[in-house]
Amino acid sequence: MLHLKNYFNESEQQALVELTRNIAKTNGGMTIPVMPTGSKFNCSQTSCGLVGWLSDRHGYRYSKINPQNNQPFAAMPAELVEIAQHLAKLVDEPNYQPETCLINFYAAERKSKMGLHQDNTERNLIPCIISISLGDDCIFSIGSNRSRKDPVTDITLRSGDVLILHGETRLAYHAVKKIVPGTSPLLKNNGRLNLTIRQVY
Ligand code: MD6
Ligand code: FE
Repeated sequence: MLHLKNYFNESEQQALVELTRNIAKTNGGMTIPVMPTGSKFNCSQTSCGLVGWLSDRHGYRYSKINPQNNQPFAAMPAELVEIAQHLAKLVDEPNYQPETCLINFYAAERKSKMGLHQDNTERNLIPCIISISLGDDCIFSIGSNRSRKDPVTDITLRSGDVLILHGETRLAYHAVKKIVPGTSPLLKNNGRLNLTIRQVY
């Protein structure tokens, strides 16, 4: 795991927020998906790139079509491709292909969190996942890649931080334990945005 604190400065963070707004607009907004269990996520989501990540009663999957508007997802902005390829080189993945970016928004007013999970919907589970945090601080728990019952370590992800799960940690269990409201001035109404860039195939 590689945690780069304050990797993006304030104006870069603002540019990333603007970029996600444009993606959401192109996609016809963000949605709060349901899990296969039928319960709702505690955040709203959308994606950009070749495919987008979807969750519904049938399970988790990647799709070329956004069910929100029956169109392809917004293209991955060139800036994001460049950022991802640069970051992937830092973990010795020079041939990284950023194919999708999942955007999660956690509203400040809700007690937003995300349960312990492994990211394993991708067809290729080798390439790293690059995560960018924007807005309020998040207490992020990370455990082992063997069992969800293994102990977790809590780290704080702050606005502008990058977290890369690669190698051994690519399939580590992780969770968003808590968002700490009002800890960043970046987003007008507080809350937290998280971008996770992935190579799927
Ligand atoms: C979040 N992130 O930070 C949720 N997954 O809001 C994730 O679930 C995640 O940060 C894979 C790799 C990095 C992550
Ligand atoms: Fe995840």
